[in-house]
Amino acid sequence: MGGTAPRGDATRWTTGLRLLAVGLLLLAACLCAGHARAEDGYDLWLRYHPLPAAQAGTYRSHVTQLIAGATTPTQVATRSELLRGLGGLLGQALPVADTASRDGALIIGTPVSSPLIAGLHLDMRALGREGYLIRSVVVNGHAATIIAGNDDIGVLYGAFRFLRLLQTAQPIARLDLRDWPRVKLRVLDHWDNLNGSVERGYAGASIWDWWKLPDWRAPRYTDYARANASIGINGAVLNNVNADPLILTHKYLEKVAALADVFRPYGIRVYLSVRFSAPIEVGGLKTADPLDPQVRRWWRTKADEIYKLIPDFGGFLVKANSEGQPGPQDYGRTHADGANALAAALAPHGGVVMWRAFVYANKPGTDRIKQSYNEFKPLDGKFAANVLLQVKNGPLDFQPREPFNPLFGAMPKTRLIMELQITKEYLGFATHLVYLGPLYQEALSADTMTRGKGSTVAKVVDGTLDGHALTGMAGVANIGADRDWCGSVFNQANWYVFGRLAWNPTLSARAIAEEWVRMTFSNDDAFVKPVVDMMMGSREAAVNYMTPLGLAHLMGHGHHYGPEPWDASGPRADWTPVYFHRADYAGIGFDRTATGSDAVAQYAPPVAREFASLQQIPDKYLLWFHHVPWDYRMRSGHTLWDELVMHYTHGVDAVKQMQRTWSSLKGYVDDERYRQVAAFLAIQLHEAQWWRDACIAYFQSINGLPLPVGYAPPAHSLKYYKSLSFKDVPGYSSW
Ligand code: GCV
Repeated sequence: MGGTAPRGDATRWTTGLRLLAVGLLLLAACLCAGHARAEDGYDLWLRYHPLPAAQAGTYRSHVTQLIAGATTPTQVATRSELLRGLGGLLGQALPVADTASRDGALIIGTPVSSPLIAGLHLDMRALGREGYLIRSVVVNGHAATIIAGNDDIGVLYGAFRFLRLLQTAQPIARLDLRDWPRVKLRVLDHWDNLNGSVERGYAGASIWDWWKLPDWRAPRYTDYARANASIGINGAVLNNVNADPLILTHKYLEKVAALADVFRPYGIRVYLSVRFSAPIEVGGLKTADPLDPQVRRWWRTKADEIYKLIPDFGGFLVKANSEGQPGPQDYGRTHADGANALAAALAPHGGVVMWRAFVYANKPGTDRIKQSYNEFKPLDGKFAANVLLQVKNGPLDFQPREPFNPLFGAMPKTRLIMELQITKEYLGFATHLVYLGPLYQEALSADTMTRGKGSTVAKVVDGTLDGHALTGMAGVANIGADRDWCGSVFNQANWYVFGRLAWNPTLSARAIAEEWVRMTFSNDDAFVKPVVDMMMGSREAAVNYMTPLGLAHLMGHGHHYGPEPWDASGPRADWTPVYFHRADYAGIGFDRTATGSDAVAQYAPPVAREFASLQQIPDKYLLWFHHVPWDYRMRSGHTLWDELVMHYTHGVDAVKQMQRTWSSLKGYVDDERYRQVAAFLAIQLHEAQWWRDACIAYFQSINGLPLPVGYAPPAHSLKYYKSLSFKDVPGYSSW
C-alpha cells in the first residue's frame, strides 16, 4: 500500500484537476446557456429574455412603475403584456401604481381611461383610432414616459412598440414618437380546411382545433393574437378560400365566435371565406344566382345570424369562378353582381367583402396573366362601397419574381386590397431560408405610372393615389400547429415583415429584418449584420436557383415541389411550365409584346414601353416579356444561355455562402435553433443544386449548347431528374 501512496496522491491531484476542469467547463457551459439557452421558437419575436445587465440597469432607471388601467379586456391585455415583457427584459417585476410617485413611471391609456393622460392635453388628432404616441414627460414633478392613444387598441400597439424599443436596444430617455397604420385592414388569410389540413401549409396542421371549439379555447389562440397585435395585424380570415360551405352552418359559426372572443381584446376581427354556392349547399335553395331575391334574402339572414354571434365580424373573402370554384358567372352575372349581393347583406352591420381578382377561366387560350385584368378592369366603378377587390402582387401566382399586377393603378374607382403569400408555396416550402421582405418591397415600390411618376403600388394600397379610406393588405399565412408556428425560425420573419409592411407599406425590408433579428436572436452587432445581410440576399438566391431572368412556374406539377420545367401534362396548358418558358431550339421566354400576347399593353404607356423594349427591359423581367434567342447578347456581354447558367450557379453559390455565414455565428445562437437552421440550409443547398442541375439539363437538351467554361455539368442525367416523383407532398390538397 505504502509504495502506492505517492501515486495515489498524484492520481488524486490529477483527478482533482480534472474535476476542476470539468467544473469550469460546466460553469462556462451554464454561462453560455444563460446567454443562448435552448429555444423551440414558440415565443416568436416576443421572447422577453433578460437583457444584458448594463442595459437592463439603464432601462430600469427609466421604468420604475406602471400606471395602467385594467377595466376593459384590451386594457387588461395591454397591462399584462407590459408586465410580462418588462418583467422579463428588465429581470424584475414592475410594480403597478395609481400615481407617479417617483421618477420612471410608465403611464399608459387614453384621455378617457387615464386622468393623467387627459391632464396632458395631447394633440392626438392625427393618430386615428389605432395610432399611438410615446413621449417622455414630467408628471407631478417626476420624469415619466407615456404611451397614449385615442382608443385602447392604439395604446396596445404603443405598448408593443415600447417593448420593441427595449428589445432592440434603443434609447428610451427622451422619447417623442407617434405612429399610426397607413392601411386599414391588415389581414392574415389562413388557407385552413375544416378537417385540420392547410392548403399550401408547411408548418403542420391547422392551429384551429375545430373539433374542440367552441368549448376548448387553446391558450395558443391568445398567443396568436398577441403576436399579430404586436405587428399591427387586425384581421384573420380563418378558412381556406377554396371554402367548405359548412363554415356557414350555425355549429361552425359558434366555433368562429369563440375565436372572435379570444381575438377581440387584441383588436383582431375574424372574417370567413365563403363558397358562392352556399345558399344551395347550406341553405337548400335551388340557385345561388346573386340577383335572385331568395338568394339575397338568404345572405341577409345569414349575415344577421353571424352578427348576432359576432358583433364585430369583419366580413367575407370570396374566390369565385376561379380554379373550379362556383361564382356569379355560373348564372350569367358579373363579378360585381356577385360581390355586391354579399356586400348588401353585410353593409347594415359594417362588414366588407374581399372579392378575389385571381381568376383565369374566362377565355382559355388568352395568355393566363392577362385574364384577371381583362375581366375586372371593365368593372371599375361597379363595386359597392364595402367591396374590396383583392389582387395578388403579380399577375400570375406568387412566383419567386413577377412584375407588379397591372390592376394596381388601373381601377381608380375600386378599393384594391393587395394579396401577398407568406407561406412559401413557390419558394422552397418550410425549409428554404427565403426572407420575403425584398419581394414585398419590390412589389410595393413598383411605379405603376398610372397617374404620372411616383404612382407606386404602395400608394394604391394605402389609398393615397385615388383617395380611398377603405384599404387593405392580406397575407396568406404560413402558420400551423408546429411548435415554432411557421415551420422554421426564419419563416417567422415573413409573418413579421408582412405585418410591419401592412402597417406601413413604405418601411424598409432591411430595417424590419434587423428589428426581427434583434428580437428573435440577439442585439449583438457582430451577429445582427451578417444575419440581416444573409436574409436580404436570400430571396435573390432563390430566384436565381429556381426561375432567373424572368422565368416562372417551373415547379413540380400540382404540389409545386422541386423543378419540373419539362412538364407538359395538363389538364390545362396554362398550368404547365412549358407554357410559361416556351423554350425551343431557337430561344426561350414568353413574348408578351405586341408581336405576342401583348400583355405589356395592360400597363400604363411608359411602363408598357419599358417592358416591351429589349433595350430597356430590366434583366430580371426579360423572359417574362420576351422570347429571345439563346445567343442573345445580354448587357453583361454574355449570351443569354451562358447568363442563365451563371444565374443558376450563383443561386447555388449564394446558399453555400449562407451556410458559411451561419456556421460562423454558432456561438451566438442556442443549440436547438442553430442546429435546425444549419440542417435546413443543408436541405436548401441540396434542393438548390437539384433545381440548377435539373433546369440546366432540361434546357440544354433543348438547345444543345455547351455550358460556359468553368461551369460544372449537372450531377445527373435529365432522365434521372425526370424520373423523380413525389407523393404526399405537404400542403397539397387538390380542390
Ligand atoms: C387556395 C394557387 C395555389 C392554390 C390556391 C390558389 C389561390 O393556384 O396553388 O392552392 O388555392 O393559388 O390563390 O386561390
